[in-house]
Amino acid sequence: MQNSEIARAFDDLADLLEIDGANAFRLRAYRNASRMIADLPESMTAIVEDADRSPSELPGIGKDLAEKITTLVETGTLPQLDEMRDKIPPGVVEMLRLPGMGPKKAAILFHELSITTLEDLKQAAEQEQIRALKGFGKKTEESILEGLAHAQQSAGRVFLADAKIQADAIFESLSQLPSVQQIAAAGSLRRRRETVGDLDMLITADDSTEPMDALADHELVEKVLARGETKQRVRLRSGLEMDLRVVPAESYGAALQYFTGSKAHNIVVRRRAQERGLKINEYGVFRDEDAVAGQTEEEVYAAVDLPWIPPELREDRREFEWAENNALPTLIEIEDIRGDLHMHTTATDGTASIADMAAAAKKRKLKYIAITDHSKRVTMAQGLDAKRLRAHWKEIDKVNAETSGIEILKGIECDILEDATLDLPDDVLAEADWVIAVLHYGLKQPQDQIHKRLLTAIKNPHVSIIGHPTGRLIGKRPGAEMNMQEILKAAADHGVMMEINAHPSRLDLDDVAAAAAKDLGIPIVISTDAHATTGFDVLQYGIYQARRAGLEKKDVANTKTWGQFKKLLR
Ligand code: DGT
Ligand code: CA
Ligand code: CA
Repeated sequence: MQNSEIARAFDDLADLLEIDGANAFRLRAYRNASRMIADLPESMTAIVEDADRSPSELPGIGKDLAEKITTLVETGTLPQLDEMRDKIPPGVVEMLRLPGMGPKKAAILFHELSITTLEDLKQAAEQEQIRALKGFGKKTEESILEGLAHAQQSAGRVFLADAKIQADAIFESLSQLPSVQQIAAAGSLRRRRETVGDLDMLITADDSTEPMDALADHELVEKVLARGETKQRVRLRSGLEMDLRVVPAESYGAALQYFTGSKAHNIVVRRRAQERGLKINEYGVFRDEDAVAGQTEEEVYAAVDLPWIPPELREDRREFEWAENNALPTLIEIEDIRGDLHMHTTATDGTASIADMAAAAKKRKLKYIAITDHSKRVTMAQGLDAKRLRAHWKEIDKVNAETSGIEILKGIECDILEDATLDLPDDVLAEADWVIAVLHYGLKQPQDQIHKRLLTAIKNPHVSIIGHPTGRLIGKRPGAEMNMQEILKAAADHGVMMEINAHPSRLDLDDVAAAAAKDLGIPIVISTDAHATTGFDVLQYGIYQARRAGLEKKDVANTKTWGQFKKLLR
């Protein structure tokens, strides 16, 4: 069992118990355990299976939790979790994904209106039954309907990060089978889309029996949905589904190209083939009945007079124009990154000290970082007022002086308040090395006000960058309403940078906006927003989003050496 699955079980248990009205202390213990396990760098299953070790050696894991973890690993479930799932319908838990909907509200809807599905909820909201409940009201009812509409749009899609972790585990075991010659991920996963509808995997083998049997038996697989000679579809325990295709080696390139997609990209490739008197499908490129290409993707693209196109660009956006003109970008790679300019410490809602974050960053070969804890508006995270911030900065200076091999900048993640002022006064911001201005609250304000807020930040001479510019949370809430092009133009005019926040639930700027920022010559910074020493792991997802935007090393400011980057600071 993977750490993420154990973590999810505890999260689910906490949600269910909270809907059931359990006491807050127990819930907190389960949620803390969930977070700790999700961030744990080693396998919890390995710890359980090691006779000399026990989960109770980990921080925050007492006897009860250790027993539950062991039961989970050994049986795949928890009696208590099963019991709660019988008691509370899954639709009630699903409601928690809606913005503004906590377990208390879900419990009221369940008990008082007998709502057990999102469909029930929608009906009740439309019939204006919800506004009459205690603690609800007309506004809540409206935001429930809005949230439902948004959830429907993103239904069934999962974060790239969650999809990739599962795909990698399956890839790892199938690639070791003797009969498997080549293996590759395809589909949206290979294109690194921010969300993935289903996994697609491709194998070349002379016979599909062994890989298909192995997939059916894989620990992450719950059920085989369909199986034929060349195609198998399975459902994973997480609910994600996966298509496996097995083709002969001479078709590898053609199949990989076909199943990588996107559909829109493939339509153009197919049209180019037709224009050249060729026929193209997942088995190869054919002139009359003769295969003229198929073994590699390079061959397939060459057959239609194009260079190989990186999968991240295959969306029928600008890739064909670039390819035609020999102008495909050399996409940025994770190794190009030299600094990370957005992270938190125990001063606000991070879990590690300044020195620990610096040490972890150094281990990852970073040469400079900015510590950017929250400003006071974020009360949930004990955001910093001027006094605490100045003391924090003093501490940063001290750690910086004591630490060699990495530069630690004094930063702040400063809220842009609902009234279009900044959360900290100018004289304080002037003392920072690096100011990230962000929208956290009032994201539903009308566009005029959102623009006013962003422009206040952009025009402030102390603001270095706009962090997670739209404030969206993928699949959960849309970003603030804005005319991105107008905001980017203002940023370009005022020399303000733009962030790609690498967190898998943010990836904000998105690919399209980041490409627009590049066109305007705005320096882009890819940041992890790490809240723990393991938080740097998400960097790769920011890199993927940047690659989808066509960004090269030169477009991204935190690829610069410290000496070069220093000159960009205000
Ligand atoms: P997803 O799963 O919704 O995140 O997106 P994809 O792109 O992975 O789509 P999926 O899984 O339906 O199909 C994988 C690839 O296979 C897709 O990108 C292109 C190819 N493909 C699937 N069905 C068709 C089709 O009907 N026509 C063409 N040309 N290609 C297809
Ligand atoms: Ca797919
Ligand atoms: Ca598929």
